[in-house]
Amino acid sequence: MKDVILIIGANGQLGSVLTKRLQEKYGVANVVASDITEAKTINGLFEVIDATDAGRIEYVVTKYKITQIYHLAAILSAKGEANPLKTWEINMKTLLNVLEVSRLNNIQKVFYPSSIAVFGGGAPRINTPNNACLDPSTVYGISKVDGENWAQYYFLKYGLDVRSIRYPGIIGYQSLPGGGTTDYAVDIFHKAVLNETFSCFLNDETTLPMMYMDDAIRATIELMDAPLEQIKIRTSYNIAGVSFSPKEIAAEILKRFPDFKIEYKPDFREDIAKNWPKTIDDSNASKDWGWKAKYNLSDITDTMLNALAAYYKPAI
Ligand code: AKB
Repeated sequence: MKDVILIIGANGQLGSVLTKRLQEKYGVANVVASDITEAKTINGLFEVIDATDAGRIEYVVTKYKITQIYHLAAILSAKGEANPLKTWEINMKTLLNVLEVSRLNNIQKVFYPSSIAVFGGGAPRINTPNNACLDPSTVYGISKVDGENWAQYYFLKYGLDVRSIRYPGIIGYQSLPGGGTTDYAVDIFHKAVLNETFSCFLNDETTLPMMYMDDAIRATIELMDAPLEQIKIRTSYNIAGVSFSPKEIAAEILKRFPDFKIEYKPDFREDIAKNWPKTIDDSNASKDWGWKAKYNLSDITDTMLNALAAYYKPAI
């Protein structure tokens, strides 16, 4: 049977780039992108789906004979705190709809993104292991912990092949993040290229795990391509990229843009970040399906500044 992919949340930071990559891999005719609003940057097949509506998901699954679903839609850590109950409702309802539609329609594989937000004060912050205590401080983190357990439940009870990664902050030039605590690490590059002072909502020394977009996309595809028997963790896999603080990323930018200016105005997002890991132990992902990140902070800085300078060139 040929693979036909549905991406839910394709307009988002990861979704928009992942959709293009999956179109390259499976062919444009075999990838259906979807989101709650019309396509932003996606060319190819697109359907508007409000994933709180299981009937609408099922309609699209049947229409295109979908075999794999990537469920990326969620309200992230910082935005979620403005309306915890709505965040819980959306994050959980959309996931349960995807799992149930997948079970009923014999979907072969489901991808569910989790996050470093599953960790809280009870986990070691250095080299946080895969099986550390999960006591998140945000509603987004709580929804991801429960989501991971639902993913495992559907695998154990129904044999649904759900696979998951705990993403760190993702840094890419192609798309903007929205509503996350790690968003500053994308925004800072835009401000540097535009010659604007960057106002940072974290303290200068708050270190968080991050990852370059290409690594995040590659991790997703490698996990989904791995033979079934190699997937030993059915909640979610830790993956590590690079860890740095705002001070360290600013220092890298200053090496290339000596006039760059940053000021620190920590807000509620600092309280979220200080409960998250600084560095991640991803030895399970390395052992089980060969995960290894490629990009370090210097590579990320070069790539981001070059790509954004080209993007903004007419405006500068
Ligand atoms: C966020 O900051 O909320 C996300 C995440 C780490 O899951 N980028």
